[in-house]
Amino acid sequence: MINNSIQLFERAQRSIPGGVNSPVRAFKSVGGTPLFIKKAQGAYLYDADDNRYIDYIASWGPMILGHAYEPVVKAIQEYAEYSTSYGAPTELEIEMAELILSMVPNVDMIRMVSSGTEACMSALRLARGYTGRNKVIKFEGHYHGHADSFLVKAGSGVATFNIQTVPGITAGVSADTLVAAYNNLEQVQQLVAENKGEVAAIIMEPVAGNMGCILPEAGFLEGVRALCDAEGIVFIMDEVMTGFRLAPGGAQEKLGIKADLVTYGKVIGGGMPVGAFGGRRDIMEKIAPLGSVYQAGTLSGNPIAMIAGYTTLKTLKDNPSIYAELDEKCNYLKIGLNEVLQAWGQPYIINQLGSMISVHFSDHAVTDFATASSANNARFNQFFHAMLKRGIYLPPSAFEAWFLNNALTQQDLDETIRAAKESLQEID
Ligand code: KE4
Repeated sequence: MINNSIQLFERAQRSIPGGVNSPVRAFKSVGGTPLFIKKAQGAYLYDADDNRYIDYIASWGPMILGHAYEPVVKAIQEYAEYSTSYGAPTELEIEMAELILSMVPNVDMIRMVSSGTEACMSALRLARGYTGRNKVIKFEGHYHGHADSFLVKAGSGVATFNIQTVPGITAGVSADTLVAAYNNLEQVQQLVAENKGEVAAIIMEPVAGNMGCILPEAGFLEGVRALCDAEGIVFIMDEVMTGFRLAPGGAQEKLGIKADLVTYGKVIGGGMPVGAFGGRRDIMEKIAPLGSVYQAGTLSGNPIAMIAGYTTLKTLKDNPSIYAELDEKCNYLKIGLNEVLQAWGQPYIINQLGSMISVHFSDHAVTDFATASSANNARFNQFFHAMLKRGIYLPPSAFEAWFLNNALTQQDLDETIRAAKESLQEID
């Protein structure tokens, strides 16, 4: 029974476009009424009708420690009494920067912003300012937020809603955005050769999470790294999803590949609006006020957001066993899902790395946007609703990754696997 969500959704649509403040929340691709959530605790969400759900979105990544993690809540409560923003530098921002630099490889300096979009947008402007070049290479199905340059063949909601060209993105902007298929090194090499000396940056999700979870194939990241070195191109790793999730040092640590610039979001704010970009000192020194690549933000480094992020990252740094626990839980889930999907007997693929996982109803490997798109995503939509009905809250799109939080118990995982077994019997 979701009567209150139905009423709230009707009311929301009268004052908010589509009734949501971010499109992917609208259940548009899976159909039905989005659940209005009124609170969450640990691994559980509670909707406006007090239904409980085991959460596999974790706010699209940030809630890695689970919802309402007590040290984070208490820190926010304490700092709120010191006022919520000053618009002036604080010691807390230095401590946050020093903590991040102690956790991630190859980042000499870092600038805080308020979203992953801002982080990626700023990193691209910086790469252009540093190289004096205009073009950027991105990958089809990768999502780097909603800055104009990135809304060309993007993933996440853009893929979910199959928006081929986003109105409002000018031809001039699109002309500077070149797109290759993920895991296709030849295509990248060809684009670089065709645009010799014009490519400022190659930006990618080192592990893609915006077309389901898709891993880099052997040699791909190494190939892009070598190409960037040979051509003086800035390698930007968008770690908004993977940062502090796959390992303390994110994908750079997990996969052993160094970027020149890295963007962060989600986990870095512990649920509060925080993004960041950082990397090589010789590049970062071009950022104002040190350099002339201008970038700014009223609430960048906001004290409440900083203390939430700092407390989250410090917990992860001081308790590295959390990563082993998350990996173990995700492997357990993967084994259980494999068993029930195998018994069900129809084609499927499970992609997973660390605590990121996705199920694709596909008879072929899912290695890029084309193979993610040609999966039976209508079947995913049925599976989504069958699981939701059983109290399991998956991302409402086949073009998203599931994110585990460390509050999940073995009982929750067993309940999820059982729900999957029942759900598969229900879908055709
Ligand atoms: P935000 O501006 O939404 O904080 O971050 C943009 C972004 C950048 N890079 C990557 C790899 C991302 O995944 C994101 C945001 N991810 C989506 C979920 N796929 C956020 C959810 C939403 O749009 O509401």
